[in-house]
This record gives sequence, C-alpha cells and structure tokens, in this order.
Amino acid sequence: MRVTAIAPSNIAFIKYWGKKDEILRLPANTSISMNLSNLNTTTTVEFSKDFENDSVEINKSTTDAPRVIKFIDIIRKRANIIGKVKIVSENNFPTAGGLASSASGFAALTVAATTAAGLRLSEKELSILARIGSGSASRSIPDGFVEWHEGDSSDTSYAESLYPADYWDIADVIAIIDEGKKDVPSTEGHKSAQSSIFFPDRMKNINNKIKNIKEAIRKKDFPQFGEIIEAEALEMHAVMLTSVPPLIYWQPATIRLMREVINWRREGLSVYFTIDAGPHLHLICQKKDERNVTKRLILIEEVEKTVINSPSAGARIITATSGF
Ligand code: 2P0
Repeated sequence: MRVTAIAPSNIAFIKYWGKKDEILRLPANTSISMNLSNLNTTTTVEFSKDFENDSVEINKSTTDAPRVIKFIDIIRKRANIIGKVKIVSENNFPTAGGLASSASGFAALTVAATTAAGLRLSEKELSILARIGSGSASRSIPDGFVEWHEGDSSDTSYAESLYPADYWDIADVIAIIDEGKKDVPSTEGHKSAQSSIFFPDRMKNINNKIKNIKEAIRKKDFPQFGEIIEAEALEMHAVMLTSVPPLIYWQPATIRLMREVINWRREGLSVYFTIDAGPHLHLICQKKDERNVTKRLILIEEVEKTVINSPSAGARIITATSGF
C-alpha cells in the first residue's frame, strides 16, 4: 500500500532540552507545545519486494538518510515485512534551519510508514514510535495543544492532546532571520545540556513551570501564559550559552527583535517571544493582534520572511492507495 501523511511542526512553550536516555530519546523533562498550521511535512511511503533498494527523497533530492532507514528498520521488524521502502518527503519550509523539520518529518513518516506496513497503532503508540525517530516528533502526533509526558520508560514517554486546535485563538508569527543551516544540530546540542551549571536548577523548577503553564492555558490567561513562555525560552538559552562547549544559536538580529517585542509590549501590544535551537523568533500573540505583529515585523530589515501559524491538528493520513 502507498500511504501519504501530513504532519505539522510544533513550537514548544516549555522546552525539551536534554535527555535522560539518548537511544530511547527519553527527555529530561515533560514539555508543552502547540502544533503549527503553516509548517508541515508531507510524506509518501510504500514498501515492496519489487524495489531493488531503499530510497529516500527529501525536498526533491535523493539522500542516504541513515537515521530514516534505521527508523524504517524498526517498523519493518515490528510489522514483520522484508520489502524495500520508497519514501518521498517534502517540507513546506527550509530543512534544519531551526524550524523543527525533524518534528514534522518523523511524525509524518511514522504515520505513513506504519500504515503502509500494515500496522494499526493507537495515537499513544504512534507518539512513542515518533519519539524514537525524533523527540519533538512525539508532540506532532496529537492535535492542538500538547503535553509530552517525560515518562521513565519507552512505554510511558508519549504525548497527548491537552486541548484541540480550536480551543484558543492564538497565533505564532515566525520571524525568519537567517535561512542558512544552523551550526549545531539539536540532537548534538541536547548532549551538552547537562554540562551547564544552570541545568540542575532548571530541573528543580520545571514541574512547577509545567503546572503554571497548564493553568494559564486552562484559564486562557494570555499575559500569564506569555510571561511563562518568554522566561522559559530565555532559560533554555541560558543553559545553551553556559554548556560546555557553549551553544550560541542567536544572531545579532535575534537580540534586536527580542528588544523590539519588549518595546511593543510597553506600547500596549500583547505579544511575547519564544526561540528554539536557531536564530528565529516565534512571536506569540492573540489572533486579533496577528496582523499588527506581522506589519511591524515586515518593517524590520533583518527579518527575511514571516510565517503566520494558528494551532493545528496533529499528524494524519491524506491518501492511501494500492501501489505507486
Ligand atoms: C523543543 N527543541 O522542545 C526543543 C526546543 C529545540 C529547542 O526538541 O535529538 O530535534 O531528534 O530528539 O527533537 C529539538 O530537538 O531532538 C527540540 P532529537 P529534536 O522543541
């Protein structure tokens, strides 16, 4: 069977940075995220004994993709199939530029490949499997606003939906600062998190933060929510900056924009930033302020592009047909 799936990327409000098990990708802490409507990956998978080799095409280029094939081997083993695989995948945004392509990529691959292999997995099982491909991909399986439980074993570390996509009208306006590939891929970056002097303090307070953000989301208290996410992004980057060796994902324009956001807030615009393992800023605002935020961003020279996102459903199948 040939199966096509689509999956969103997601933005973490409480971040996943550091792992307690690298092979299983068990995170050091629980994280909270929102799926993004305008950053997605569409992936088609087919297994066949007639294919001579495994083949992977990402964004129209053929690639070896050993991490993808290793993941497919887990699925082949579980489904007890021996056919070679053909994978065609496309992102609607730049790959590996700090825009979480591995989250949407592995989530779409998990759904398409397990279905094509004849497996029928629950959402929880899909999230666990996606996590083994890439940690943040576990959060792109369920809908809308999502919690990834850190767990203490593979079976207990999975994501589930807190609220559907239409629960809260907020937006993530991404300011893309530099579309070039980032220096240190996040899988490498994760390894150094524990070397930061601040990491133990972060862990001490993280469950409290999870509790507070869930409360802010439940109450739809936007300023309280915004303050938590901004402080959280700065805290994660404080860990990155103080890791050995240090990880500096920011560009000069990243800092300039952070200052702008704080100024705009002083002027009465309710907008907060968060930042992932890259230079881009995610400006989180209420839907009613999305145009105002975007208009301001376009005037800033260093902002190459903006991408407006609303909360989105999780990974899903688009088509399933018999054979290429
Ligand atoms: C997050 N990031 O919570 C954090 C914030 C980046 C900064 O999850 O090694 O690509 O594949 O499990 O999922 C990026 O880490 O790492 C990430 P792997 P992943 O969104």
